[in-house]
Amino acid sequence: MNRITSQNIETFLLQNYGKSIKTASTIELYNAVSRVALGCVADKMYSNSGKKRAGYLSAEYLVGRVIYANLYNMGEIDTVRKILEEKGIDLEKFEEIEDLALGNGGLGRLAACFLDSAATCSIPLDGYGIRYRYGLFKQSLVDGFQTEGADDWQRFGDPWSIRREEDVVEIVFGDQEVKAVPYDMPIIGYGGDMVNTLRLWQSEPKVPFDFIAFNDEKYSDAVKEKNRAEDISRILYPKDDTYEGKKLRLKQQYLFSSASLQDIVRKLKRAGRSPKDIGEYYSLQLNDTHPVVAIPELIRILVEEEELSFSTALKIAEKVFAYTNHTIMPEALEKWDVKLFKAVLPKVYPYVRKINSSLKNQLKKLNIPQEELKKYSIIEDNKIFMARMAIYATHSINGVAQIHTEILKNTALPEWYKIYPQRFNNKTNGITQRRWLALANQELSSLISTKIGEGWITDLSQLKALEKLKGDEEFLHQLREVKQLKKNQLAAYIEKNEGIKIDTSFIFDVQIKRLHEYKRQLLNAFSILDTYYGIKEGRIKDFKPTVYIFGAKAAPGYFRAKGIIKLINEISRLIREDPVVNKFMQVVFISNYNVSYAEKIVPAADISEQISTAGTEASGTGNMKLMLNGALTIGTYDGANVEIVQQAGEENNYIFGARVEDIAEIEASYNPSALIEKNPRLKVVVEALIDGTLRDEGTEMFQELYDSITEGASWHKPDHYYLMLDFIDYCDTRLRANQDFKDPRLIAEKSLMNIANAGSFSSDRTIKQYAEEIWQLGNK
Ligand code: 26Q
Repeated sequence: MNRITSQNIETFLLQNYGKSIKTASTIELYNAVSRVALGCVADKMYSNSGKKRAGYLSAEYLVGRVIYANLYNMGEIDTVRKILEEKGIDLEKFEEIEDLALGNGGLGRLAACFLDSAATCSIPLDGYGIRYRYGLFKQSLVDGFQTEGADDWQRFGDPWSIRREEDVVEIVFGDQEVKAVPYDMPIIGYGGDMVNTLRLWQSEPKVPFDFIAFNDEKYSDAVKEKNRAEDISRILYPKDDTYEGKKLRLKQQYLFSSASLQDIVRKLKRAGRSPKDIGEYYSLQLNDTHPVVAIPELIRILVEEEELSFSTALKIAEKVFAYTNHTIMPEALEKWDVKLFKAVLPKVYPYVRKINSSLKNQLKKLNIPQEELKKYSIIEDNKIFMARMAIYATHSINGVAQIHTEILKNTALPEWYKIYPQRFNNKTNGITQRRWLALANQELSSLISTKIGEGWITDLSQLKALEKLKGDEEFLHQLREVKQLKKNQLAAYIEKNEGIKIDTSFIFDVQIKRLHEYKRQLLNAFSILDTYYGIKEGRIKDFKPTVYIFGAKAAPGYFRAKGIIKLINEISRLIREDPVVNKFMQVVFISNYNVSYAEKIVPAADISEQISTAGTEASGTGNMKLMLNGALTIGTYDGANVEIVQQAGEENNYIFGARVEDIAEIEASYNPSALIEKNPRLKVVVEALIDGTLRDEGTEMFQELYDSITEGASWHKPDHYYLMLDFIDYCDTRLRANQDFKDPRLIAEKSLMNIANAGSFSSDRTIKQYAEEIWQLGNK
């Protein structure tokens, strides 16, 4: 590998901007360092061992800031720091460069962690996705309300990408034809030995503009087709829950699915191989149902271009593809209108029908009774059920945490589990410790490394060796010092960014994740209100002062979620303006929560809030990041929380609330209003929504929240996520944790136990399991 030198950087700056390191702007410097670094690894991107590879098909990659992670993995971060320092420039300057946010939340961030881990573990994995012109919206808070702005991330260029004109492919829709142009980003493994690629497709017109129309001075007509083509990859849909049958969304899905397959087929041919052997050379992982249209598309290509029979092509698809499910929420499952699908993808639809017919035959052979056929049907009631196609036409379906996989098998998809038990498997999610510990928390990293060496950077299970330091007073003290330092840093950052001062002697209680009813930020808010009244009334004594930190984006059209943001900001105001209580409590809703913000909040957290209704959060990965950085979890028995406390010990965390089985049992007779009437503490916090205590400035948002708890709505029963059921247990558990914090040594010990047992939540472990158990890539 070539190394980065100040000479290379100077040369780039001179050639491109006529400047030097000293005179260049931050952006120019960023471009120079990035481009020079890219030059050091680019040759490795395009080397191919000829062995079997895997492809990760994902509509989202939530990468975050690229430069530090890349320089770190290349082993060049200190070199660059020094080069810049010599000219009086801080490496931290690059924090001005915005995140690459081509994803919504967990699913997109998981994809990014997997790429980092695969390259580090020498697993040949290519990422395929969409190069959205605008990533996830920027959030600002105006009077406590969320407002959205465009994320124009390419504004200053994109120095980490290489446009590959020679790999352009054509994409045919019912009503238009476009070019898909690939942009490649290097995925640099730790140590710099392996460099994989993330290939993102951009939609462009086949001809730049209509020359004749332009000549006739019909200017907008002249660029109409161009805009229509560019529309396809223009925006990332900011929803991460409810499915909406939008034509453009289907076009996005087909764009990257078809382009990626054409790319792979072309690569096989260039290597002198036959596309019918694709299963020998590639395994393709479908990240949720978003790329599932790749299944009929591959079959179409094999039948129409390689002249295979349909049944042979279907068998090949089954061998090549595997499907990961990330949610069991029924409203999130993708089902396309047949009419829309046919209009957008007329050449693909016949293959969906054939897959469905093949399924029907198969079910007949398996003696599935007539009345059960509907449950399986890929096409039913004029809808195409993408998850069903994904299960039928792949060899593997996995959930993302143990409890989630069990729910898939026994509750969500039992009919499929009955006929294909061997296809179901679990791959508990993970996170990359390079970004979430080594880079985000250098102080803790150094402390750990002085005790157990640096092996944990590529083998996180080595953290277990920290357990022996449980009784080591000095180490526990150092752990506390690091936490305090990270809290001070976060407080300074929040003051600079939000203009809000926080007391760093307070407990930092953190809930950071997308805003969703099932994640129950509203439960957290209610509990804060309860504590507020408890302190005022004298019911709660000796309360250890706490700052509640929230970070969350709500989908722009999700009215109720936006109401919760406003509510939290109102509670914040209520407490701030109360001179008695504001000595004990503070609520901060930070704006524009994203990967980079998470990298500052996670190391500073004392308490990690993971309070989803049992059975709703497939896994969660923020829970793992916080654990790894020594936060104690207050959580329900849901998603990966279950495995976290299995590893770290329930006694070192705070588990509360109804379990999946409890909820199943009471579901039919659940009556939140009765609970509210019975318990005055519930009543007070719920009534605060509508009795004038809190103000929503005439938007009716709070009334709507109130109704959601007490009355429900046409599509929801009252209190659909069981806030009232878990409320008292949650408040009590929080108070118990609060009292434990009076003993800092005890907390440090619990914190240590969490760090020491976070080893199995490395995405290195996860991706190796995919490689060995699903893709059959073996060890290397
Ligand atoms: C679907 C159709 C139309 C538009 C958007 C979407 C869409 C987009 C994103 C649907 C879902 C998503 C994202 C889902 C997601 O992030 N799920 C999370 O995945 C994590 C990684 O496995 C888990 O840890 C979380 O529990 C799960 O919520």
